[in-house]
Amino acid sequence: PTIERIELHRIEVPLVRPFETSFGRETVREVLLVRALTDAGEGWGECVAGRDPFYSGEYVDGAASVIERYLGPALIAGHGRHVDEHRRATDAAGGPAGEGPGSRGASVPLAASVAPSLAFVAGHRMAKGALEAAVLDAELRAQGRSMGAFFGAEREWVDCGVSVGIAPTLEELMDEVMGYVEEGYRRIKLKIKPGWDLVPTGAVREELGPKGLLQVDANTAYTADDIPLLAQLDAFDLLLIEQPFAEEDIAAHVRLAEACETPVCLDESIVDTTTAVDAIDRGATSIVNIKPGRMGGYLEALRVHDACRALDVPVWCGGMLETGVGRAANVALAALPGFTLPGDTSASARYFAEDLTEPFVLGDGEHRGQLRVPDAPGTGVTVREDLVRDWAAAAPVSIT
Ligand code: OSB
Ligand code: MG
Repeated sequence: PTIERIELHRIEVPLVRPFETSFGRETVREVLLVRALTDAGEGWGECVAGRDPFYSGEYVDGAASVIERYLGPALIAGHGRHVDEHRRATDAAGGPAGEGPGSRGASVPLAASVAPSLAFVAGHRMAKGALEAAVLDAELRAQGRSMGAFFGAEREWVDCGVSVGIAPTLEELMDEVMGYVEEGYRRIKLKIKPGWDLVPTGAVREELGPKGLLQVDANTAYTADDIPLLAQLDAFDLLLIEQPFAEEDIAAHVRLAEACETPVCLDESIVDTTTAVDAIDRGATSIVNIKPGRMGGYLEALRVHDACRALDVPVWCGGMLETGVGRAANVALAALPGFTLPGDTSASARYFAEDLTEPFVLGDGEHRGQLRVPDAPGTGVTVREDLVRDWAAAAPVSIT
């Protein structure tokens, strides 16, 4: 198999409401899309980097630049060699290199060759993950196989939660939360920051009643000095507290976990299987937020899922305000058995008036608050190329 061309498309998609976190406020989702054209067909991947380097060091311009200058040319020029090396390693080890025997990578040699081909570039996991996702989509489409089937999805529908931004007032927060509850969402996640934590969380707990699933996400806004304050969140019977401290500060998360009853869950800190297993071993995280982009792609996300499952650590699927392209693959991933908590896999309408693909819509009846796992080949959704053109924020780039 060969990768013949890579296209980068930058688009801007208006959000139905501003999304505010401890690190910033977005009114438009700027998205970098990757299209991989292979000799067997094409596929699309969504880069989850934001417009600004606030959630992580990666951002849209940086991702586009590193793909254009380093990653894209390396895939086009070097893929043959890496696929061959990968094949040899796979044959020798009885499974894909570094993945152990029986791993899923064996049936997608081209996608499995992407990470090894790009390992010479440090970091830039979101950029690498988008390339791998596009190649994986192309390869699975060519095989007539869905992402869910390839990943090992065990459910046809997944439970959905919703991530609720910091609101201008408590009244507006309550309106927004109650709207989502009426729509059927099975879990609420509140964004918190210093000055917007105990009061809104307590108010939402009161409104939801004792049975409503509730969790909070601080996106690194606190320091270890805030441990006594964060321990007071125990009063609200939360599913978890997500990433209160800096990405690098595993030790502070260990201290919080020792000081409170609420499970601590890492997001930003978990960049691969090694960091996940280490953070679990050290007692910094007892639940893991899996975001494939943050981990360099779906293949690494599968390995994190498998490692957490072996350790009996629950995982859930995070979100990065994805369009239908990224959402489709996330929903398929969330159907794996280790994903035992509702994900930030919300319906298209929670983000956009119009999605880039056919919209994801919450089910009714027994499927209230759930999204159906796509079962058509690849991501199972179709990119509306008219919208890619209409929403373009920059001229497309072609890498050959
Ligand atoms: O920390 O989970 C996060 C969005 C952008 C960046 C980081 C995060 C988020 C969300 C939104 O919480 C999740 C979603 O609905 O996609
Ligand atoms: Mg988070």
